[in-house]
Amino acid sequence: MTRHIIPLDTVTTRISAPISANPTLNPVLPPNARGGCAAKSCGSSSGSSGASDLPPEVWDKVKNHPCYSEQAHHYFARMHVAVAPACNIQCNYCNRKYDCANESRPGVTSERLTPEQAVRKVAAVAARMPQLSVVGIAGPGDALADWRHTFETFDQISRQFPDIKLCLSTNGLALPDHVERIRDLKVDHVTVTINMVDPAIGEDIYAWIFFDHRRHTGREAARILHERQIEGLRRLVEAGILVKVNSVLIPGINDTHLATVNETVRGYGAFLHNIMPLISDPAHGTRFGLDGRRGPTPAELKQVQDQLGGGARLMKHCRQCRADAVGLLGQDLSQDFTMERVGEVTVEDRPDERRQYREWVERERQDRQQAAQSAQAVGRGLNTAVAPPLLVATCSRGGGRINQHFGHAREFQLYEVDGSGIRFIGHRRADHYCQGGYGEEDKLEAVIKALEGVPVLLAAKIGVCPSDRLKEAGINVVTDHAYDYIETGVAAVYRAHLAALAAVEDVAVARAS
Ligand code: CLF
Ligand code: SF4
Repeated sequence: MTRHIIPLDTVTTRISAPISANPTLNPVLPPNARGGCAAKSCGSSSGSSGASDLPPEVWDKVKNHPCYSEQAHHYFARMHVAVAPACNIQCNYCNRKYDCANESRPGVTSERLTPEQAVRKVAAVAARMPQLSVVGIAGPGDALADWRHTFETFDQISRQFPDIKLCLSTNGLALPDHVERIRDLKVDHVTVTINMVDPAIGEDIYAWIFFDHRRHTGREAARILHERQIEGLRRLVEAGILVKVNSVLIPGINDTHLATVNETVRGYGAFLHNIMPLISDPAHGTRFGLDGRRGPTPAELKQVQDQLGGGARLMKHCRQCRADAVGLLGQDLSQDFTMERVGEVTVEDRPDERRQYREWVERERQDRQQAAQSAQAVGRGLNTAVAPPLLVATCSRGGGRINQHFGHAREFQLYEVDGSGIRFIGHRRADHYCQGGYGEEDKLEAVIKALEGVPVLLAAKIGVCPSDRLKEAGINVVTDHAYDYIETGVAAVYRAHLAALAAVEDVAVARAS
């Protein structure tokens, strides 16, 4: 096959040599990073999917999937191929001129692909990005509304790239009709968007569904959709397929109902539950947007997640990505891989690079686990009166390390630490401060707003001016832990925080006596 070359400067994630042999080419490693011993397991700082809390066969399925494992999202990339433009229902949070809000933020999909184009695109991404581990179909409509394109695409991809996992996202209406085909194609991961298990609530979420050759509306539509979703979920689980349930959190409609949804889908065997905030900008022209229904604040989202925390494996690292997303979850390289850039010729695949990268990740995970375990001990045993929780934001390009310059960060990963350990709790987005080599004041103010309530930020580097401005706003930027693992840095700042609290206490006691 002839190679079609994409200009190197368009892609930031290229790794052109064995990773372990060439860490300086690895975007996630510091120049002096070391590998660890080869091992399979890894600890987790989040509620979603670590080796220690899963049977080995399940861990094997999720360990390289950036959505099904919080750990994996530090290392592995997914891409979506937008081969499914049609939809069989109308959600009030969606305008199909835009992306599917189930699985993406509402930016237009750059292009819709034929199955052949999708395969060429996968080849181009795989050749440039050994981190690629999953190809998903998540719209821009519903992946099963026009199932022929979806299955033809999966069939071709699985033949050409047998080591890349297949992933599918659906509203569930057509799902019961396709479970066998999904299983036969070895699609190991399916997402079903379930926003309600009560048609009385569903009738406020869905305008109509198209089922059995006709349109249904109101409570009847919601009832049919609910029954089909649950039947599809149950049959997928029976077929041994891992199911993630996405629920859009819609304040005033299903916010208090999501605990029941959680309980129900867990009861049917869903592996993961992902609560996604409603995005409702009137400019997108959705029913909810035009009606002025707002999305939840970060605090409201966290509150609902915390309520579900006890009995559920929750996904908290979702980025609500586009139907043509490419890259690590926090990245958007979709514009580097438009069909115009990919060109007409299929790129020669290099599966050895993916294998080498995965081997390197196994070693790195072991190393990180050891670092995380000792970091988790920080404050252990102290009660919350002595060791109150601290929120810490981090700048990371991946690898679970503090390895990004503040000015380049488009998002900040958020951790909470207290006497019970360190937990990943989500991310906050903001446009990056450095634009064309210069810092922009309005961007800095937007970052400060995004980091509201977060007193500490860990970055690899920051300029004096933005650091001073952040300090004025109550955000202390720490760069002492550049290239350390996130848990190591978070534990260190928490230790310093506890020491400062103890010093204040000592002064108070001394004054009182
Ligand atoms: Fe894509 Fe979805 Fe598969 Fe992931 S996304 S089809 S499960 S490969 Fe992931 Fe994107 Fe969130 Fe979806 S971050 S929107 S959960
Ligand atoms: Fe839009 Fe997806 Fe709902 Fe269809 S299922 S209306 S594409 S959000």
